[in-house]
Amino acid sequence: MSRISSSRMKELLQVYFVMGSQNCKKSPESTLTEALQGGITLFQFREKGPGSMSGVERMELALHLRRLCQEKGVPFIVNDDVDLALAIGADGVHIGQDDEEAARVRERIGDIILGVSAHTLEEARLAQDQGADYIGVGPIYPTNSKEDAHAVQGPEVIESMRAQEMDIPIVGIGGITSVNAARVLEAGADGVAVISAISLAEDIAESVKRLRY
Ligand code: TZP
Ligand code: MG
Repeated sequence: MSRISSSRMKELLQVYFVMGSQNCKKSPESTLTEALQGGITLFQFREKGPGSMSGVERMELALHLRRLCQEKGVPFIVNDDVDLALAIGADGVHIGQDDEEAARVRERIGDIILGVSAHTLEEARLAQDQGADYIGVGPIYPTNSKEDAHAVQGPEVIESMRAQEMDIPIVGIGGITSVNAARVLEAGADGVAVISAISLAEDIAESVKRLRY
């Protein structure tokens, strides 16, 4: 296997659904099934924070959601937990600045997808140098889905990264909806990463379609 190409990564980032059971009104399985029907291009299992599962229950949920993604050919990314990602043969891992260093994670995971959260140009450059395939930048807008979120950055943070010749695939995250997604793409993002605009939607498949450009 070799590392994913930048152009393929950019395609996959278009509508990136991030979710754990704690984010869902319905079951996580039916939430993901409907999101896949709507056309999400990438999925991240983020079972984390108040109300989330642990232990065997979490592992079984991961395996089930992974299978749903496989059936639709949508890559399955695991948030934070490199051991879980390796144990279930995930397609990638997403880590934050407080997790293990990106270079070390790259050594451990081989060529599967590595995403890193970056809030500044310096963090973005370091992530790129240490082997990230994409960076997640945010929160772009105010969010209710992450308790320890950094300060809101606005789409300008992506604009300034692009102005500094950062050409790594970038996905914006935080408070993104069908109303403001176009602005995030205009700023230079390759796609939008979304929790609540999909997981809490009345019509989940329709909410995904509205995020596609
Ligand atoms: N990282 C930065 S903001 C955020 C994460 C995981 C939460 C995004 O959730 P929502 O509901 O799309 O604002
Ligand atoms: Mg993390």
